[in-house]
Amino acid sequence: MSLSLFDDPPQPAQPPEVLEPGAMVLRGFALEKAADLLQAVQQVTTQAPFRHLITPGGLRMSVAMTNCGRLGWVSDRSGYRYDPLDPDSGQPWPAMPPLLRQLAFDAAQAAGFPGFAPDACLINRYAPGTRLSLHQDRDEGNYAHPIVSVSLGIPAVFLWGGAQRSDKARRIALMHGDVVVWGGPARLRFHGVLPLPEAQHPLTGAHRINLTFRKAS
Ligand code: MD3
Ligand code: FE
Repeated sequence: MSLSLFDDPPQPAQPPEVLEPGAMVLRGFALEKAADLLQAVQQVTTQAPFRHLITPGGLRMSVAMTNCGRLGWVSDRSGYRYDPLDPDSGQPWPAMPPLLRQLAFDAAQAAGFPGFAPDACLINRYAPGTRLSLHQDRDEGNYAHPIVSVSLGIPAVFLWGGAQRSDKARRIALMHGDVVVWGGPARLRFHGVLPLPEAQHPLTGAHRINLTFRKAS
């Protein structure tokens, strides 16, 4: 047993924070597994490197993305879709590492959504200055399934809006190891991420990595 400055000390489990019915933040839920999750992400990105997708409107997204699992979320001039093939390689996306699948299952269960079996994991990489403008996630076949999101690395401010784009958005700080679960009435809320400030994290350098687990089909 050795103590590393880079390991977060064990934390007592924190009670879930309910944002609204169907949406809850599990602070630190992924903390103990963070280093292993990032190692698994690195395995994925050797097969399917991060890339900046183009929106249907022709803009380059500032978030860099890749995927693992049976389906991957992609965007290009023709629109948004879930695709079984990585358009850059023509190959299937890397399999979802069991550690990632299990974490998503456990977090969904802790939030009151037992039996979550995601078939898609979108991996988003943010650098300082990267943002994600307000949007809804509407490319999945069945909105009855929740979405599980895992934040790793440098902190971000998440925008939590309403049912309309113009609804006032709340700001929620998301830190390394935090997990958020959205389902039920919260599933189609507008949401986004403010531009990231400069920061460093011992495990990710100047990056935030967000894993978003979905049942896409
Ligand atoms: C709320 N990603 O990839 S994860 C996305 O931090 C996305 O990278 C953000 O929004 C990120 O689409 C936020 C949190 C999240 C994901 C899906 C949601 C929040 C959600 C779906 C419905 C409501
Ligand atoms: Fe989203």
